[in-house]
Amino acid sequence: EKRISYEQKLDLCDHSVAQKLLEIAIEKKSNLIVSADVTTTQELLALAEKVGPHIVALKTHIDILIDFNSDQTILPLKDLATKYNFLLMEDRKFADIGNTQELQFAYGMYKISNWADLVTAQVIAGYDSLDCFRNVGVVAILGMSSKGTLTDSSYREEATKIALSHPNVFGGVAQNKIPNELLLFTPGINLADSGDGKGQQYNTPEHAFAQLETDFIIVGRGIYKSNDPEKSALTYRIAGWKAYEQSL
Ligand code: UP6
Repeated sequence: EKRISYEQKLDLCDHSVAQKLLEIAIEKKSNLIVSADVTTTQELLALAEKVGPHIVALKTHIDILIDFNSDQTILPLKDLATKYNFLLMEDRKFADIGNTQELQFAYGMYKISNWADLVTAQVIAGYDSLDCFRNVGVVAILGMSSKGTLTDSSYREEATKIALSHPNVFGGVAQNKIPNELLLFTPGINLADSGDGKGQQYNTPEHAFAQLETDFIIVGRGIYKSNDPEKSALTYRIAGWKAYEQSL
């Protein structure tokens, strides 16, 4: 059994953010998302500049920056996203009741709703908790990559039902196959290591496409910790695209 192509997914996934990601993937021949888990604005912008040509989205944990400033962090980041044609994915993993998430999404110092194209959210608080994510795409956390995660098969099944039925959700983060109507995002990808000694478990791009039929691989330390992040991004981009083509 063969996976379906990004072109076929364009017909199946009608959320505007899903459409954009798929169009970028096809245009750039890339399914790579870089996880920019760096702690200063300077590092974040330097990394975005280097990997920008190779990615469909840059994934942020905006709350780990020690010097966040909307004008100095977000404005130049948005310029780079436009220049290199990638989306901004804030990996906030919201996990609260709808009212609180609504506040976390739009208020505080980060004002995520002003700049993120897509956000991640747990579905632990139920279907209605996701109603607040208007004008953004939601990627639901269905299963996690870490050792001992509580996302067992019955949790994943129920979480997937919410993801499929909620109009704000267009994708899922998981380490297993999910229905074709959702885009699959797979973190825990590294060509050199099998783990980080802190619970993270790694697989190869080949595994993610051949076994999970993923749509996008998410790579953090494999790229930003390497001696040459631009070259590493290209390596993962080529590996990811080759694995995708071989799975067709
Ligand atoms: N992430 C995972 N596993 C999950 C969900 N999210 O690793 O199940 C995120 C982490 C980190 C990135 O929060 O930002 O993906 C992985 O980084 P790494 O490649 O450096 O391990």
